[in-house]
Amino acid sequence: MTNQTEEIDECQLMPNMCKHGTCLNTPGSFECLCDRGFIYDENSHQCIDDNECLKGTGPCRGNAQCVNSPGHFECQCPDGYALDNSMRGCIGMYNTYLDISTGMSRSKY
Ligand SMILES: [Ca+2]
Repeated sequence: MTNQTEEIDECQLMPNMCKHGTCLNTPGSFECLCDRGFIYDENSHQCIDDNECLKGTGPCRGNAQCVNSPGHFECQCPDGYALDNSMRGCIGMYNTYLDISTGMSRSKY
């Protein structure tokens, strides 16, 4: 003899259950398969934004500043710099070089 509880589809019952994810009905429970860039939060039972900027040293390199956004993040560069091909680091828009005759650092466009 089995003691089975009536199966409820939580996903249908609570359509807002897995915002930013896909609700998956499982026997006696449910799961949230979170969209890319979101992580499951046990407390709220929601997929919440993954703050990539707070992970370790962050995804951006050098003087690039990490800006978190829902499902994404962005690396931003200070004035005079532009994102490199990886979109994670900054490269100077001017080539700085050392002028050997004067010993001064010079920039050219
Ligand atoms: Ca994010």
